Amino acid sequence: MRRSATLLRGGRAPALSRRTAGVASASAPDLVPTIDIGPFRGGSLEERRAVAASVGKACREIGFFQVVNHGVDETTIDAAWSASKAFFDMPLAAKQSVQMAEDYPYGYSGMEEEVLSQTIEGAETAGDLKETFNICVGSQAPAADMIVPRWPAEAPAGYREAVTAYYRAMEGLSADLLRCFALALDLPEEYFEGCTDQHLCALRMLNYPHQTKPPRPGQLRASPHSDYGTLTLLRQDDAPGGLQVMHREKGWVAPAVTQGAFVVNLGDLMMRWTNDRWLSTLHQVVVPQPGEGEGTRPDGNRRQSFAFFHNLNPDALVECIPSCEDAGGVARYGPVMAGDYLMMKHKIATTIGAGARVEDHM
Ligand SMILES: O=C(O)CCC(=O)C(=O)O
Repeated sequence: MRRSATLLRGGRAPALSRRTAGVASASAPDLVPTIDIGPFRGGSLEERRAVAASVGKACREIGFFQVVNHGVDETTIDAAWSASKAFFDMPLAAKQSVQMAEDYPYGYSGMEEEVLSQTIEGAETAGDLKETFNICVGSQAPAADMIVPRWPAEAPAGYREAVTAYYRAMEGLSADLLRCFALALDLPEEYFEGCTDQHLCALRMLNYPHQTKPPRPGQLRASPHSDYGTLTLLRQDDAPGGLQVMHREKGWVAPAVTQGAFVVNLGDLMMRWTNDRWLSTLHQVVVPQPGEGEGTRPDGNRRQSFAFFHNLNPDALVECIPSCEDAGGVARYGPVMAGDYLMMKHKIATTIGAGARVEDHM
């Protein structure tokens, strides 16, 4: 089954000016800055403000940055990373024991079953060269009606525990970053806390298998899209065929893969919330060049990544933050309920292939 973008993850309908084609990529670490958030986690108000200023600048200029000194234990990351890798090495039938479906937007999605760019272009392109397993574990005190997470019937030993521990670590890092975001927006640090206690954050574990065959025309590992929640935390491999980010002037740029860092990017709801002051930016994962990684890496050009999509409580009202209003108190978007927005995106994702247009839903 070919799907487009799915619930609780990327896929926005940006203005066409945010689209590009054939733009040369560049390695531009300065355009996607690496920020040491250690002083935010343990520092004085002055130190926290200094970190928040750097974060705010990145959010205004490109909507992407990397964080180091984030406090997430490498053993937690490694355990989930190897468990996920072992899961993707299992036979297809085992991976398909929990399938992504219309009424269950998580679970397993196979090679070429998703086309992320469909939600921004409305065009039929070749399927993305990746497989994913998605899980929404929920908060420590989830709402009674939250969809119960479905774990694979068969999985490597310790899979559920390792993935849950990673999910909780990402939940904690997101909470730190949301406090930092609040400071950067001249708000009380706890501003976002009231709308995250029953969050629907989703962890997407991705596997981009070693490719030997050339891709079909236009085919990518993950086609261009933006995410649509509050923020995304990405852990990535330094493998051939990696992440590229759309810079407004420079075109596609490749953030350096910084050892131990998480890439952070904003989603569409954060862009709405901040009245477009902050950016939800297109990104993609390109295919490796012929022969790249062969003979030099044990896994060839195989790539692995984890994307943690931070989503609010479904009943959280997202409306222009007062400090972000345009002159005269003008907001560019009306209020929207986070869960409704999510469902709207789901509708786009599931009907667009049947001829619906993104604009019909915005
Ligand atoms: O694998 C990556 O580096 C990015 C994945 C991504 O953007 C997504 O799944 O939304």
